Amino acid sequence: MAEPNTIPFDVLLARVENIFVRHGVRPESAKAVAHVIVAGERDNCKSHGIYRIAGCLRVLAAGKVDPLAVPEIHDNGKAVIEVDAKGGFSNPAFYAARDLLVSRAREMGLAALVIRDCLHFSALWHDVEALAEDGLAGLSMCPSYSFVAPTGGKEPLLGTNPLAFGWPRPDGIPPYVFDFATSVAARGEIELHQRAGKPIPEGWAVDRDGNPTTDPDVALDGAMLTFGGHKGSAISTMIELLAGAMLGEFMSKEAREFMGGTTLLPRHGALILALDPRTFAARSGRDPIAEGEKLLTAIGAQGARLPSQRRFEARKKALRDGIVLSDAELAQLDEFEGV
Ligand code: NDP
Ligand code: PYC
Repeated sequence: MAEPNTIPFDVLLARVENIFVRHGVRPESAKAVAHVIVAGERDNCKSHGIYRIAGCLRVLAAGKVDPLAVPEIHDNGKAVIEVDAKGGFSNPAFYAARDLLVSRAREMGLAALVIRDCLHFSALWHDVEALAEDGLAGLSMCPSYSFVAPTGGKEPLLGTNPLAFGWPRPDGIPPYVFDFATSVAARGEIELHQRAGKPIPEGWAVDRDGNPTTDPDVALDGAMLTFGGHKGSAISTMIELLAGAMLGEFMSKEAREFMGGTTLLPRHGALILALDPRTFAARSGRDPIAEGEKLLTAIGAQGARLPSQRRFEARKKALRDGIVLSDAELAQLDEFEGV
């Protein structure tokens, strides 16, 4: 028997899409945004699931995202394709350029998609999973808001800067995908702890004076920490440079200044790289996907789980049994639908 408060995926998708349309978002963009939000809920990625609707609506109400923006593709036939989100959400811009990115990567071995001027709130696994569906390896990254202190410092300067990687697998096996913030945890995780009135684990954040804290309010007012100390700090810095400075788009500090605080969501650019493994391996005579499988199955053989395994299992269950929401989450959906 279904648990109470269970909603089929398609029903939740239609409700969330409707919320965005009723708040003035162009139907095609509403579809893309609802899809990533409900897919997050389906995969039990609560920090980027329906929790994000409220944030998106706040940005819409503040007039800091263009609900009617139509992404514009700029393509000169070379490896770097640009899509200008024109101040709209990032997801419709990605989907608008996805097929072109795939065909260019197949043609040239590798291609890059630059997304300009987008409101970015979502998880990145959507991007690399979409590329892996077409047999491509992918890397996706973007800055966010300056919430995170570089290792050895205490002032928020870096973003939570997510990085996702995808690798295709054969025979209908879901791709190898990892996707994480370069802070110890995503900002959304701390906000969920705050909302639930729970302390955060030690090591996630410091207060304004650089002292460790487990209080989510103090953490949100202080600075988050990078994962892996100096290593995460360097990877996060790389993301600022590649997906911010190199693109001529905001880095996390500028994104925060542009939005005038941290209660909205950040506007900046994003960088997605698509690589065709068979082009890279062609002269070796080896099949890169088969070679990759040797490693991935050996990891599993040790009893270690692969990243995204939990997510794919959650997806299977949600598609079979529906998505379970709390009373509070359902009440909030009703409220948003009421406009
Ligand atoms: P998590 O720490 O929850 O997960 C990170 C990755 O590690 C996932 O791929 C996860 O797979 C995998 N993983 C977790 N535990 C294990 C394990 N024991 N063995 C193997 N793999 C494991 O992610 P974060 O909190 O850092 O980030 C959450 C989301 O926030 C991401 O999707 C990210 O894109 C998003 N984000 C977006 C930002 C933006 O600006 N748009 C900013 C920051 C974050 P699984 O999912 O299967 O558990
Ligand atoms: O969870 O760190 C985060 C985040 C920032 C922007 C979107 N998500």
